[in-house]
Amino acid sequence: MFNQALAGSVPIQGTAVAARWDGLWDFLLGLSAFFFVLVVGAMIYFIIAYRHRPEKKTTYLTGSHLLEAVWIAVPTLLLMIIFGWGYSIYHSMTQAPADAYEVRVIGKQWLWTFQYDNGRTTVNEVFVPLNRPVKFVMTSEDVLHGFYIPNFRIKQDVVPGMYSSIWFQATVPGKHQVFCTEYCGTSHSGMLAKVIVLDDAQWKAWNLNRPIGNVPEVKYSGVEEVSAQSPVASAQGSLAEQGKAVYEKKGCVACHSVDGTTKVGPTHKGLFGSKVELADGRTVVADENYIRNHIENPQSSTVKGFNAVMPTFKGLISETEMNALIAYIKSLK
Ligand code: HEC
Ligand SMILES: [Cu+2]
Repeated sequence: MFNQALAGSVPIQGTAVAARWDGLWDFLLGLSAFFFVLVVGAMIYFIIAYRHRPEKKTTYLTGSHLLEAVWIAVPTLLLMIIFGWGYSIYHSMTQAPADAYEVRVIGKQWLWTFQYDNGRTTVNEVFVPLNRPVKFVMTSEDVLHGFYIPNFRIKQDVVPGMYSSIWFQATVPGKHQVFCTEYCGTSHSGMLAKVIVLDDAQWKAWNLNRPIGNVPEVKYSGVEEVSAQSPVASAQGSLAEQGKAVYEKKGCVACHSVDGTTKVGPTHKGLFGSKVELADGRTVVADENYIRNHIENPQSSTVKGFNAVMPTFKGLISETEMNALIAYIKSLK
């Protein structure tokens, strides 16, 4: 309701989550307006009604338990509603469905790189399908970056040395602005990428490396201008295939198998998503962060039943290679 009143200054709703955030925002704004009027109104009324008059003497007040109970219960209830509401949207925003289409995102001074399962890499433009869940698995090559798509109301820190993720399901086709919301550093504000949401036909064409035709520019206010289509990047085998090459080049094959047999180290077949028992008794899920951490800091944890002889590959594997490597290990089902 307030958003409509402010149309033009609030971005369009490009996802269902955007509409939910806006609902919460409306509620907070409405609540603030209500209490502002209530508190300031009461204050003005009291100033006038109880102003100093010589003939009127204030009676002795000892307090009111009822009043106290009300001003504890009502704000508590309202805060719990705000918490529950916000948490529920946050939860649905961070927990991606299992079938989400994955894109790996790398932030770097001062651009964004995107890697796809089919092996393509694009810079400052990320191509995604319309009305399908899309998950971004993100990391940084240097400093903290902040990945933000205002039209989708999603935002996530991108941190060097680990993976963070965010997901969305775009409902408005066209090009949407991406901002880097990190403040310190000269050119984060210049990291202006576009999310390009393609309809079914365009998505098919993009995956077949055919021209995708024109894509409209979706401005915050929803005004659309048709812009020239983006160049199609060339692929060099799927991301997993690129990862296989890294796996062989870096010598992982010397100690690991991909067919289930145990060598010096455990096999990588079926590793991704499985539960790993560690020598110190902990059990961890082998997700992107676990695998990455084990490659960069093998001494930080040791798989039960194995010797801690794996060398560190820190600084020897670039972020694009790491994404490919993990995509390969993930493909070893
Ligand atoms: C010198 C042998 C050696 C080399 C080379 C080696 N590793 Fe390892 N790796 C091991 C051993 C031994 C373990 C199990 C002990 C441990 O956890 O440190 C292991 C564990 C792992 C784990 C954890 C596996 C699990 O089941 O939880 C991952 C992931 C891994 N290595 C990835 C790699 C990758 C990727 C490379 C190549 C870039 C590589 N390793 C190179 C010996 C090696
Ligand atoms: Cu940045």
